[in-house]
Amino acid sequence: MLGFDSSTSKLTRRSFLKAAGATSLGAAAAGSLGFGGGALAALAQEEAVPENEEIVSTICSANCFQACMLNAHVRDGKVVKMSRGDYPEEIYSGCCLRGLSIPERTYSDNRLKYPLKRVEGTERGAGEWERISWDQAIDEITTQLKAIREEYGPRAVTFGFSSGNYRGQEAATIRLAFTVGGCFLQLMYDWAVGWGTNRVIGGGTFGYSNEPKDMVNSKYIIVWGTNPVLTTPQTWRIILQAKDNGAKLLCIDPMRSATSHYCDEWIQIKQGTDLYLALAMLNEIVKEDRIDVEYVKRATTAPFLIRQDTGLFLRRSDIEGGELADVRDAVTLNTAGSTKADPAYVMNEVTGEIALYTECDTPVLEGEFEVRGIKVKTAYSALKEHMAAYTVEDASELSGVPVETIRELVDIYTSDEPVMAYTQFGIDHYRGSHLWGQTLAIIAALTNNLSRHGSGLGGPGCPKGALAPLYVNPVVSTGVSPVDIANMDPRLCSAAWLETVRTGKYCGEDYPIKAFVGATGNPASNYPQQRLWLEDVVGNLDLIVTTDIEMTDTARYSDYVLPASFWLEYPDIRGNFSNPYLVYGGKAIEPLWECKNDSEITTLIAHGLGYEEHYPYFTDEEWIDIGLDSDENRARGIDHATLKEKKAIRQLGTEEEPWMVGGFEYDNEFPTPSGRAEIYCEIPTACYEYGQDWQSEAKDQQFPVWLPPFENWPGAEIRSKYPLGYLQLHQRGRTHSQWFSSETLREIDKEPLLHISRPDAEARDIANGDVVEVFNDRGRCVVKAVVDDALPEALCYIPKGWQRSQFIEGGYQELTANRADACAGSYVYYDTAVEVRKVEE
Ligand SMILES: Nc1nc2c(c(=O)[nH]1)N[C@H]1C(S)=C(S)[C@@H](COP(=O)(O)OP(=O)(O)OC[C@H]3O[C@@H](n4cnc5c(=O)[nH]c(N)nc54)[C@H](O)[C@@H]3O)O[C@H]1N2
Ligand SMILES: Nc1nc2c(c(=O)[nH]1)N[C@H]1C(S)=C(S)[C@@H](COP(=O)(O)OP(=O)(O)OC[C@H]3O[C@@H](n4cnc5c(=O)[nH]c(N)nc54)[C@H](O)[C@@H]3O)O[C@H]1N2
Ligand code: SF4
Ligand SMILES: [Mo]
Repeated sequence: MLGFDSSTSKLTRRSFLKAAGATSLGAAAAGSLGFGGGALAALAQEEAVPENEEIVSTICSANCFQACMLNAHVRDGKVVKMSRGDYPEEIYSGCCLRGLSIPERTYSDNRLKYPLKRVEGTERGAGEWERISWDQAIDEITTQLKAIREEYGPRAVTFGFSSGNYRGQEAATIRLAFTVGGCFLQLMYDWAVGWGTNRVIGGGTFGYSNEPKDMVNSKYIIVWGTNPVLTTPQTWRIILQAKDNGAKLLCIDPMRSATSHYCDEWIQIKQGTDLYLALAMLNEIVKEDRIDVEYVKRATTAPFLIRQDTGLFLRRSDIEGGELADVRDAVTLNTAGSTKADPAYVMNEVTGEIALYTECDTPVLEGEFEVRGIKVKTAYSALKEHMAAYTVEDASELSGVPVETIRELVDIYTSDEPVMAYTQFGIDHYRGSHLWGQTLAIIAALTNNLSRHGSGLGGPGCPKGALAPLYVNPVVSTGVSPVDIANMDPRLCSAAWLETVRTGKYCGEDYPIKAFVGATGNPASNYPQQRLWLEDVVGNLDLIVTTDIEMTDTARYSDYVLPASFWLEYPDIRGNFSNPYLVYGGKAIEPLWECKNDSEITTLIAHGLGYEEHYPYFTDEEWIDIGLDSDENRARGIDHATLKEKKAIRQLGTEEEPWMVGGFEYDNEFPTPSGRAEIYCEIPTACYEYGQDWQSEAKDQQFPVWLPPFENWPGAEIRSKYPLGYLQLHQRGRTHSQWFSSETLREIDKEPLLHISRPDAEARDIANGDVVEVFNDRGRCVVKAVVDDALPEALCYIPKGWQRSQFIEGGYQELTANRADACAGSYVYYDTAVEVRKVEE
């Protein structure tokens, strides 16, 4: 029997250094970097490269978007340390302590080393494991899966994957699901702001920014709802370069975040009110026409005529009839360029007649007209009318941001200098955040802050980041036809899945879910409202199988745990969000213990289920060939051998001309139905459909509207019962739950702590180090408190990623709610209210 206790990893600092083969601590060198002594200092140490050392170029694969190239230093078949690798461009090269501590994780005692089976007769989560052979594991797992599929059909098995390894292998689980058939979980982590920007500038829910290095050309960078000092440290270096070049940095955040200290101005905002602030800014801009008229006429839909009877654009087919007689055919196509199939009309200033937007350079921007008996209005006029309700005075009262500061933000946007709004997911995690994205994208479009250098709406960045789609469809990527693709259900939304497990129903249909097979994710820890996982999933499923590197919350509550090879143990490739490169990650060491990589494990499962023919085994090298096999790559000269030799190849833009949204990639168009920035969304829809009523909200969202958060904004009723807003901020020492057991990183961040403001602590008689209970109707946890003067009254947080065993009781994720905005696709993690009380000891 094996027992795991991740709260106190048995690896001491000494044994880590020994395992990693480091020799001396070099305290002087490390001290000069400000790390003090200890294992952290060892990470920062520089030494001459000994002769017997081989350096393998690789890439960090955690989901922090930064994708640092790293060098693995190998001696006698062991990785002894990591060092920063080099992109072809210095500006993208960097690393952090997590990357440097990869050897510790690689050799950690918390690594899963052998297939494990829950000891029969013990409860899930009891932590008692039996080591078994791979043969036994695969045989037992597939026998049970077969029986479940026979009795309930393929839908009874759910496959899950997430962001654990942002390289090609991550797609193995997707390929397995597509091949054998089953449900596949659509994650709802961070697509909300992007869903709003997508309504305006297209590009999908994750591709709404210019290439990050273009920020060095910015004159104003508004860091809005993100804490890049901790969460995107490499992109943050670029922002600091912009500052050196004279850019003014502003930070809009309810708390005095690590980032706010580096900015020229910190604009403190009340939690959950950013949407109102943005709406008022937009009103202020259009009210006085402080827009770039020439750009707006050419690059946006502002001059398009909206029919007052249908709310749709007046189109060619309305006047001429023709194939697309029902205008909705064109609209609902809703794919890039589809409006061109049936173009909208504008009013031609020169002729006084309507003209197709594709043929008119002199459209009227404002006005109401009657065309062949149909009343129409320009989108810009309609926007102006709609926005008038959102005054700066109301916005100021709600958000706490002074009127003059709101005006200053408007002045910045209308200053003629390029403005970048750099955001990530601090706002994304609230109800209504897609409308904030929609508003900011409209502001950027009207002020020409999308298509020129230094401008834009920041975020994850380059759209070639995810490699998974390359492997998603095995027909395309492997040439092998999956037999059960008809049984594949790719859109089972995670927000509804937990209920589906309990009720057996999804969108009114039968879904008798009986098994969960997951890899590269830690859903028990990262899904909201953790008790639902512990009760609905753990309590109802017949089989839970998890493939991971470590004994996580999810693995701990599983029946079988399969040990995955870690990133240095096989070659792979990665596309990036924070830079435009495709990178080769070399193999530095042989797989440790009995670990196998995800593609091999999924192959074993597929074969055990009888799909040998449809799921052929591919070697790591073949897998890379498949991932790179596309006409686009061929056209760019990207193939396996070249990538291996060059280590990193640009996928978008050039060193001289960085990639820009609405720029090079799309032939000077936006990837929207009209090819323009769409300030009016003809038919607003939901990002995902999972049985929720999204229509009643979407119908009012052609232009952005105020939609208050569920729990965290000044007017929320629940705050009389649970008066504190509760965040779970992403921390320097972990990427989500990865590195949770790292002893080295726990030197800076030892244990979970509740950060609470001084007034809230005093009101509850809480002092530093006191043990407190954080609770609401959904759950609770018990932790030590720290009084944190960075926080305003009524806001508290516990850093994200700690596992349940690291809490005194409960877990930080019990408090969040299993819900999302009806239209946007993100869980509303930060839209959570709690109360805190001191625990008497
Ligand atoms: N309360 C709260 N919860 C949140 C958020 C929040 O702000 N607040 N943020 C959400 C967001 S934005 C995100 S993106 C999610 C992230 O949620 P996840 O994607 O689940 O993130 P990780 O915790 O990094 O889990 C990845 C797992 O993959 C494992 N892994 C790493 N490499 C490999 C590999 O090669 N093979 C296999 N099989 N496993 C591997 C890691 O050990 C780790 O356990 O969390 C969400 N959860
Ligand atoms: N070190 C580290 N880096 C990471 C990750 C990690 O776990 N660890 N995760 C990665 C992933 S997948 C993601 S999604 C990103 C997340 O990256 P970020 O979005 O930068 O991270 P968060 O910790 O969610 O916090 C963002 C900021 O939003 C602020 N905020 C909260 N509520 C509001 C509000 O109502 N209005 C405003 N204006 N601000 C608000 C918080 O105070 C905080 O300063 O980080 C990525 N990078
Ligand atoms: S965790 Fe992120 S910032 Fe740190 S080395 Fe890895 S990719 Fe770079
Ligand atoms: Mo995320």
